[in-house]
Amino acid sequence: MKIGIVCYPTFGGSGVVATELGKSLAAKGHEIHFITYNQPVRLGSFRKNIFYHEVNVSEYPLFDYPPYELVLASKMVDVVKHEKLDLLHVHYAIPHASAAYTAKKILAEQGIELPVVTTLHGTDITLLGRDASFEPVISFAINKSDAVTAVSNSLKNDTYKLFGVNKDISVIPNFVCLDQFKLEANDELRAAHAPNGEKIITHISNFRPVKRLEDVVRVFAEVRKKVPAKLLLVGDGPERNRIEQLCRELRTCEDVIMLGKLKNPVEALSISDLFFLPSEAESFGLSALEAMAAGIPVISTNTGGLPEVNRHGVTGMMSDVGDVEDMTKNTLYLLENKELLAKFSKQAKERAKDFDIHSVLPQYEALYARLIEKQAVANG
Ligand code: GMT
Repeated sequence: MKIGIVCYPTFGGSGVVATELGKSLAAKGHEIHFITYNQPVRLGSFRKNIFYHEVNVSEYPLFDYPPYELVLASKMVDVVKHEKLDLLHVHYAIPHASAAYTAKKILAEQGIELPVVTTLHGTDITLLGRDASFEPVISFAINKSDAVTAVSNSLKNDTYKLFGVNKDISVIPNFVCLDQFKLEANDELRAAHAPNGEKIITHISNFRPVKRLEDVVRVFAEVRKKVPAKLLLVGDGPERNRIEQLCRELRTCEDVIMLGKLKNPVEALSISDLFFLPSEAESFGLSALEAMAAGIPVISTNTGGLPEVNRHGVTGMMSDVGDVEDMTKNTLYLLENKELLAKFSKQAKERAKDFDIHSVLPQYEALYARLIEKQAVANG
């Protein structure tokens, strides 16, 4: 199949999922065309069956706001026509699904019909969904897609709750390429960050308010009073300054290591004992799944799709949003019991196998094949 993939090429989970999906499809012999404004962060080196089409919005004095969605739609039309694509798979409703609808209509005028799949990732629904100004466009774009998938049952339910959506939504969960997480213990790296054998707790995110980094630091400050520990913060974003300030207030700076945006979290995970994800909302929690794949138990909230990934008392522990005391208790419960931590680590790794790319990829392939076949029948 020849598939066009449209996504945000950044560090966010939706971009990571779209990129890993494209890479795995290409490895299976499908021809994959990424249509984005930058090389996707996780794309890595150039590989067989993968093509990249950059969306360039030129500066023009008349535009206070660059018309990205229109340029993207034009690019989709161009790539579909010239690369003879069979299907477009867009990740994130705004503006990708609405731009895909525009492209689809332009192509239909030229006698080219092709199906569009939209995958909903979370923030497009749970955060933007609360902004009434986006509602009509999001509902329309979802309803006009030929197929819609959501990354968890929780996100599917939220979509029906928040939008006027009458479309069937299939749940295809996020996945992990387990082979990428088979790392040997790196004692040298571990000793560099935790020279006195401290426990290492890691958090990875885009440092947006929804991630509640303040809770990460507050729990860590409490835990550190009982167990010598280091906190690795991977990522960057709007909360960074506030968090640095909080670390100064709580006098934890010397034990908090800011690693910035890492293209791949595997090395940080390879030296971690525990992963924190105390988010306010999380449609799935890809970073938690990646931690589990690396054998790192997860201390998270029980919001959104997190209970569909993390298992309380098995792969980690969950608390209500904002319950710093409970998260502290859970963290100590695991860190203070070596055997228990090792047991949870094993169970987390085992659970991650349920989300192995090799079992999720066929679900996307079957969906594409069904839509392409339906289109062929409709085309006569
Ligand atoms: O919040 C983020 O981490 C970024 C955001 C995105 O759109 O890339 O992540 C969303 O999509 C991920 C991939 O499907 C999910 O794993 C995240 O849970 C989801 N984020 C939220 O729902 C807040």
